[in-house]
Amino acid sequence: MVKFAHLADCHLGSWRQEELQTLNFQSFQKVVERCIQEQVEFILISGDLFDSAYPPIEILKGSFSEFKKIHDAGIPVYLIAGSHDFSASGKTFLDVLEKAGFCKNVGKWETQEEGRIKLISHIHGDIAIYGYPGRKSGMEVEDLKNIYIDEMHPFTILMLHTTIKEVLGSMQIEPVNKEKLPLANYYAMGHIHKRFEDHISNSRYVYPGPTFPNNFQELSDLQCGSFQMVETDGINIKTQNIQIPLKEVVTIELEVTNGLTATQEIVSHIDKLALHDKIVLLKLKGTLIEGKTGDIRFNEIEDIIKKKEAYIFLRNISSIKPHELEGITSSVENFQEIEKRRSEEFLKKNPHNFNKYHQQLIDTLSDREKHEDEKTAIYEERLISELKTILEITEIL
Ligand SMILES: [Mn+2]
Repeated sequence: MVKFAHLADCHLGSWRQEELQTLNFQSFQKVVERCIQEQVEFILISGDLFDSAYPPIEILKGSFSEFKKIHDAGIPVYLIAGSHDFSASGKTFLDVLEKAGFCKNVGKWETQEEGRIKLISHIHGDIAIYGYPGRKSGMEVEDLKNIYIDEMHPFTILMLHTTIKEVLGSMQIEPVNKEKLPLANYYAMGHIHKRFEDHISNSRYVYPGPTFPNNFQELSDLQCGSFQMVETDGINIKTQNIQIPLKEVVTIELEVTNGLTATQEIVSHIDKLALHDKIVLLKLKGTLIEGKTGDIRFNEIEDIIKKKEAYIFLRNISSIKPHELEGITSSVENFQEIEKRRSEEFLKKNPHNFNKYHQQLIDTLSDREKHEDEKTAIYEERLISELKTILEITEIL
């Protein structure tokens, strides 16, 4: 029997809020602790160990200390880069970890003629481990159509950071066809932050879920982080998803129709709840017939939640629709159209000289996103030079 752990999407360094950054890291620590306790044979990390290719020093310190513990316990770590810790330059902190002897990047391949990609195995006992990294914006999907394995092993693991059709749900991402992937016994997947398991005859396809939820919706859906514990005798595979509950999550979902009275409604609802040390998520939805979202006194709501000693409070108001947009949304296709129409009306009423730039600036700023891997300085330069053209600014040297 071989027992190994499969983790994905740790996103170490994610979350702006300190409280959640702490939980994110604690959750990872718990997983490490459990792996050492259970004396797993090895640990797989299927991409997005770090939230970015260059994580902050504090996060690196903590991470190295965890990897040292794993190393001292004699447990090898096999990993691939994900869409977040991937870097087009090929340089990431995963390399630093690997150089230090704390992990082995198993995303190895040789590009053959006609673009075919031959994966190179890493052998652990009777087990062959292969991997192909994630890329930004799902760019790995095309590559994965060309990967192949040309050896036979008693037990094969394929680590991928990508999306298979079955896990997709309503997301607008191009998936890979799992039947077309090279044959393996265990597909150690990452990228989609869901707990998911599927199988075809003896092959397992597993998404263990992130080691901690990464945004408001994930906190609400997943409640906590998780990873997969896998056991195999070389033929049969037994897998178990292990969840790491740290704090209770309370999702308060309320429908509001009046911005002016909403504060009172929310407060009286919260009054009845015990929130001590909990993660409190407030999700508002509905169409405001009176008042605006700006009329909701969130400071007041936050004060009450603080008094109840919640661990942290997050709110999400993106599902509230202002009343005035109601009629328009059905007749006009998208928000850009609405914006354009409004801006035209605004210009008619306010024919100030500067306002003639309005629409052009909105258009430029809304679709000039930073290119993947574009250096910030270069992006800024590009943006500024475009803005200068629009604003007809000529530099005086
Ligand atoms: Mn991820």
